[in-house]
Amino acid sequence: MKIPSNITTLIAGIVLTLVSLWYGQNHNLLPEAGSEEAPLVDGLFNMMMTIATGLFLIVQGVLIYSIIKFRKRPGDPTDGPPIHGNVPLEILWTAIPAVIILIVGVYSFEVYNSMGGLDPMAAHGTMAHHSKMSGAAIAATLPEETDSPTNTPNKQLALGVGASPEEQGQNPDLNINVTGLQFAWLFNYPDTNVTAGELHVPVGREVKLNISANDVIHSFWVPEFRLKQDAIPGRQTQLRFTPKMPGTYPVLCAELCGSYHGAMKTQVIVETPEEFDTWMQSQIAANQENLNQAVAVNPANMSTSEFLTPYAQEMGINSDTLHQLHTH
Ligand SMILES: [Cu+2]
Repeated sequence: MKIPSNITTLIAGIVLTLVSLWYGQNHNLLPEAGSEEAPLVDGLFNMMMTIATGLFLIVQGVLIYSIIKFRKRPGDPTDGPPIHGNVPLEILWTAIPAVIILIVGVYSFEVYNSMGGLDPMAAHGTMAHHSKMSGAAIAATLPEETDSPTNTPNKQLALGVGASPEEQGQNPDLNINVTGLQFAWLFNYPDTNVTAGELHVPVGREVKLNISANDVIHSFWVPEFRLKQDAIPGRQTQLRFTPKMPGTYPVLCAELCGSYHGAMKTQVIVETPEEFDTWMQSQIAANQENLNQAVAVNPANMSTSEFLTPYAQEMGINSDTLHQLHTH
């Protein structure tokens, strides 16, 4: 008995759809989702992966089927039938991609909008709200606002991901200034004036990164947060997000910025608010200590061994050597 070909096509179509839908959700290509914004991006990625899997299977399936079905049989010297032009087919294979692209376009627009990426003026709104914040925060934002008047128009054209439409006009829980330079990231917490080489953020709190660069264009990227933003010299960009899972994730530079670009990485440590406070206090204490040392001791008044003792350990010098230096 011969199975009608339209039933075969129907079954193949159902199988293909099911396989594509399954693979779109189970590709395991993305790292874990570490921010509240990440599932939005993942939804878009999974949909594109579903479509791509379907297209791949159709194209490869038809190719393999044709190679077997229409192969040259032994003893058959004839040419295949000359086929050219098929208007309905051409309309179909133009219309289907057009519809797919339209859907993906509208969907990605919607994702970017819900993440807060589409409304640059929203960032201007939050700038105005700074004036209602604590004195420390005002003091912290003052230098940027006064050091160059040419900076002001740039702030109205904020680039990056700002407040989501629901959070419009609300201040983030934490502001952090991020500076990209060849070849490192620096994180400054304006409220406490702590500067660190690693980014510490409390879980579940909304963070706003004010990103800039000292030399060339860099790009701040945390794959687990699904966020990436250029750091541009002379211009501020921003990323606003809420980390949702405690853990340590890589921070990478995603813009070729020079010979050691590949080594321009650090990490973001998402911790509980209590751990974050403990870390912040230890940083403040360390700053205080450095400051006291700098004020109390003038190296010119120190003996050689006094001056060298703090470095002796890391230089591999023992106390005997130091004592000899002192006596000479
Ligand atoms: Cu870089």
